Amino acid sequence: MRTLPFLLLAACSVSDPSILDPLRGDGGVTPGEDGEVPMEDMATPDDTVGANLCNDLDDPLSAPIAAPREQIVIDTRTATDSVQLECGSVTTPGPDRFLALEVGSPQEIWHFHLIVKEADGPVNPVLYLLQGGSQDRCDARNCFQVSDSCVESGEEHFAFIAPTGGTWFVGVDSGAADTGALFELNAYRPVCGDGVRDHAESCDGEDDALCGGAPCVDCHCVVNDAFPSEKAFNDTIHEANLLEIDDGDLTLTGAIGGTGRCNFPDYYLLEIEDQQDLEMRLRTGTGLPCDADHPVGLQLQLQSKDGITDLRAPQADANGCAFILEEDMTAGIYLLKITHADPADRSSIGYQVAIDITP
Ligand SMILES: [Ca+2]
Ligand SMILES: [Ca+2]
Ligand SMILES: [Ca+2]
Ligand SMILES: [Ca+2]
Repeated sequence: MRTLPFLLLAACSVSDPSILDPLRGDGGVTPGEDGEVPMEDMATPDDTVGANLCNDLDDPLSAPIAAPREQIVIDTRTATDSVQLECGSVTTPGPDRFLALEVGSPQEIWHFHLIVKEADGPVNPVLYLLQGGSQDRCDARNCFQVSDSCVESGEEHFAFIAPTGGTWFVGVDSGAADTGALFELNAYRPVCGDGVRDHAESCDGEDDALCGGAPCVDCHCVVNDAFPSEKAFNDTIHEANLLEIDDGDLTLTGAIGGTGRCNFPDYYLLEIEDQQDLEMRLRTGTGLPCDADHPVGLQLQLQSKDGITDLRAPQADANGCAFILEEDMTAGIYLLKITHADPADRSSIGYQVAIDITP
């Protein structure tokens, strides 16, 4: 296999910690909002409902994904480049193929994992999800989610908590022009509460061993004063660690990058009560405050708990040190996403985050 065969095998194992997960696109757009053209006004190359509307309609990949399905073979070496994605800064000049995804009801949880089996060159896979909308159309402008954390033949994957039922389109694409690959796509549906740790699930049940001794709560490993280190693998929203913040403060410890071809983020969930203020400050991996002499090349992003909405643009001080400062917050569960400040940076960066919550 590709890079890091051990780690990548681990990613697909139920019994081993799963690694290298994704990632919501930062540039996700909901049609009809943010000045985008409403769905019904969008031009589309074809109105036919089904798979592969974005390219070859005669392709045999016609059966929509409606249930967990593994080892779906997708060969883009014979496909054309029909989609230039409009999803943040991600570019997809390579050949692409699509599968329809039928989501039965809102809040369904899916996990998609793309593996490169054979490639003629450094394919730089890009895995994404297009929202079909009311017309069930496959349209590149309806980018909802994207995983492009890896270069060469690194494996992309992401968790998807569906905001609505209906038809979606899973795109298998490439960041390298004229470079396709033989891919294997796996579509998982982790089920929390069945006592079995599924693929793309950090833990399930009472077995604290899966969380390094920390509690498992609602299939999330807890990070607290007693267990302040991140619990790998927490690089998808569904695998986020749960921050348990007693007495209003916690300093968590983690690291991202350094795995070669991929730089997946770290995710954490935290609960805020009504009108509380939240402050997060970066420190180096050894606990020094981030400043001009001790830079920490990371970005902090606070999102809605499903990873769909960024609360605001990322903030940083004059030294480039990322921080989060929110006052009088609305009660709820929030998601903290930590990424490299430079998306192309794949180096290992250790960090601490000092978190203060005040009434
Ligand atoms: Ca493409
Ligand atoms: Ca990629
Ligand atoms: Ca489970
Ligand atoms: Ca990490």
